[in-house]
Amino acid sequence: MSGLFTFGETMGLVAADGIGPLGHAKSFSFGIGGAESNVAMGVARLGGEATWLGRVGPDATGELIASRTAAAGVRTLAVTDEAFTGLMVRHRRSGEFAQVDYHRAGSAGSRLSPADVPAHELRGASIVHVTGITPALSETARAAVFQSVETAKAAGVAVSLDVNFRAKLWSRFDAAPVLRDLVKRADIVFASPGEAALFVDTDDVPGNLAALGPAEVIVKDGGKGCTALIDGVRLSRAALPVTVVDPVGAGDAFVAGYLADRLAGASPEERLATAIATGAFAVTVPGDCEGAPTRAELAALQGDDVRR
Ligand code: KDG
Repeated sequence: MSGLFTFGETMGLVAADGIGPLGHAKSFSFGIGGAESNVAMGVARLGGEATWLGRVGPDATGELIASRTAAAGVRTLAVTDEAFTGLMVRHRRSGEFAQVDYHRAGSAGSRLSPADVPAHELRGASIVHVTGITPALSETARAAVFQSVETAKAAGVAVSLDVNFRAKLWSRFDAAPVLRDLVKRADIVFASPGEAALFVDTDDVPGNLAALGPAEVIVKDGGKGCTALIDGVRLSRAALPVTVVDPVGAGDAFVAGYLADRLAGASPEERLATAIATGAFAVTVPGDCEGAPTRAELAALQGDDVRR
């Protein structure tokens, strides 16, 4: 195997349709969501090879996760667990602001352990991608992340980390040292300025993150675009002007765009251009992963074939 290997918890997603308080929602959509599987699906939609591994419960939501990820072209390694599949309930209080309630303590996905992640999958990948969500789920899930990162590094496989701090899962105090430790071990790091501020000074976020060790640091700043320090070169890219329908999933789509291009051998400038475009695409579609574009769709958004 080559390509991207990632693992983490994917949940059922109950999302209020429309914008406003949950109590006023007239209808709900049911889908799936999980930062790592969103990235895997985004990479696969862009033509890259991607594998996602995670625990799911013996229930219809678990089956949906396995079938949706596979249908998106992801090689899916769903481990069935006796616990339930976790759920998120999400509503958008305003166009830009989504509120999520988790129902995941004790879920199948949170019971991930080091033994679930085969060393041959890690060693055979081109990039192993992890997020700062998984270490917040349980002691065993945290151990799975650190052990996998060590295995990948020892095999010379690039380790990618999306810091993805989730305040509903752990405190800033608990998260900061763990996330910092992961940044030190990663080769490619994605973070928002706010996430980086958990453990580095904010005078020069890309520079201060890179000083911890990663050769590729990409700071995602939503509607402002991104700044990066890649192999010692500073780069930046403005966001594309699009109408925001649903901001959730944009960060994962951005990561998918960058990593898909990196797998394809694109230059740092091209990776950032693709990341900005995939992030822009994601916010124009409701749902976590439903907005992931194909290469042809990306070209259309970037105006390459607007006449067709
Ligand atoms: O980026 C969107 C994801 O973060 C979302 O699907 C939820 O993975 C998620 C999490 O655990 O917060």
